[in-house]
Amino acid sequence: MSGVSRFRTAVRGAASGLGAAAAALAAGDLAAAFTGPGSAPVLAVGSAAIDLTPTPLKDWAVRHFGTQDKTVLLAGIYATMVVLAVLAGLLALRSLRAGVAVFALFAGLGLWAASSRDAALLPSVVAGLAGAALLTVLIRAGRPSAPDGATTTVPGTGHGMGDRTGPGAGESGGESAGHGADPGPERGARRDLGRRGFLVALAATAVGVAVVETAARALTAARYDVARARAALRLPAPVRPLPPVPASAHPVVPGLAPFVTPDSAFYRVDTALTLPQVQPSSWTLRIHGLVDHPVELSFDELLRRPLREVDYTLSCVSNEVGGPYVGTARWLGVSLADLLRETGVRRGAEQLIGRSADGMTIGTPVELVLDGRDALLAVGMNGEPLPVAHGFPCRSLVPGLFGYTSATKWLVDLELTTFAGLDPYWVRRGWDRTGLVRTASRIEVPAPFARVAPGRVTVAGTAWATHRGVAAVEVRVDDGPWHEARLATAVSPDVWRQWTWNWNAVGSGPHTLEVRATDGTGTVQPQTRHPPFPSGATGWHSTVVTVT
Ligand SMILES: Nc1nc2c(c(=O)[nH]1)N[C@H]1C(S)=C(S)[C@@H](COP(=O)(O)O)O[C@H]1N2
Ligand SMILES: [Mo]
Repeated sequence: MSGVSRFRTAVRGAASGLGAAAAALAAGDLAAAFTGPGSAPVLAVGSAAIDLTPTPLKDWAVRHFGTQDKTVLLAGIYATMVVLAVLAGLLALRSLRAGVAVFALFAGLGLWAASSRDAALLPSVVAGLAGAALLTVLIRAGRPSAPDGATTTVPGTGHGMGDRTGPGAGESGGESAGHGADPGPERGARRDLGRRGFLVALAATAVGVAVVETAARALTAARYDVARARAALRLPAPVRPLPPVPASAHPVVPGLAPFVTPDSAFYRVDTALTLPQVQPSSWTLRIHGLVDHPVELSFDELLRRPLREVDYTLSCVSNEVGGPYVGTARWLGVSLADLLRETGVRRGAEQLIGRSADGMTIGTPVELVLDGRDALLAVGMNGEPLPVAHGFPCRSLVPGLFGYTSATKWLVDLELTTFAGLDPYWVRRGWDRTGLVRTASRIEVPAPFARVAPGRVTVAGTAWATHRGVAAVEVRVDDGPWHEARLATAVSPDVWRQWTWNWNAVGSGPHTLEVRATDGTGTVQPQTRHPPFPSGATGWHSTVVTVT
């Protein structure tokens, strides 16, 4: 076979593999439109990959890709699929069975991943069958058939591949030269037919994939998209509305973070590849385990309880010193402690496990939930129903604890148990069981590497020691003496506190500004730098600015 024809055959094989893989994915998506979006094979595999990723690698991914880590993961999965699909197509040229086996492997991986998250298995089966079927059709369509329809092996290819020389052989002269008995023109016609047949089959596959995928998306949106339910939801007013955040809580300094973080700018950290779509109409919250009266509440029943407003700064244990995974919102919700007391928490209940619609488990020490802090089952955020990304329709919040031990999004189940009873998701991965928020402070103004004129420079930032409160913030320049920063009004110990300090900048060149906070118990933020794992980062934030 000539180089050109070999190349064309390979392209045909690759296209067959890719076409079959696209068909597999579309068919899987269509099945998942009935069994739930998380059961679509790629998402199931991605979710399983997230669960299996060792903590150091996850840390690295979060550091390098931030909130884009999921996009990067999905891109990686698709790229791997493209490579495998091409391989399957090339294999299928030699042996259809081997190509089909690759799709069986695909399906097997999907099945394993789906079962690891208790997702439906059907989409992976459907995807595997569709892939195998389309591979068979495309590979067969690409073979030249004798007029009677039988598959021929063109003499001269000699590889027993059940293959034909491509049209390229003709172009390179072998055919038009008309070697004696070789029925050149007839073969050429058959070849053209074979090529046309293949292109028709490939085009039909592409159209079919587009139609099926479009239908799958429309169906998924119609069946699972909660945007409409969220838009239609009217939350009752709080029993005692909080006064607005006083203007004096936020120094007017350009570049300083807003005191209340807009929902659209609020950090998002979770393991959900696609946002769980939880309909309020079918939502229930089960409270069970070590309680006297297990209950199951509907969303309406939850909203009939007195609603309270709580200003609260939520932060992530994975936040680096000076990092962005922290935000403040005015939350609306139901007292979690009141609800638990009504169910009759039994002696011996040490751990409250929150379970989410997407299978997350988050464990909170019961003692902390019941010690009088404003633990909340939140349904509203900054005057609106919870955004889907932040746990619609209901999430928990327990002031003083990092999100991973307190803030279950898409919450559907609360279980009272012992610490020995269950290791929640993050504890199984080595993170601290309690997750108390560490005292943190951040310089936001001037921006890192800013150039400032000598003289008075406003230095400003934000500090938090959630639930203990911020009692003091100090700033120093180039390891000099510490200066007390001016603290803005404290709204509550459960929210961050902003601060300013006037620096008389002298000496042109680079200078290092450093900040540290003291919490409400009088403990100064430790200097020792420690990474987030396993119980939150420590160390002082610093920034370098240049005086011109
Ligand atoms: N269902 C679910 N809830 C979750 C998580 C998650 O992965 N899944 N992540 C937790 C973590 S680690 C944090 S820091 C907070 C983040 O909440 P946010 O995304 O609304 O800022 O949610 C918590 N709740
Ligand atoms: Mo987190």
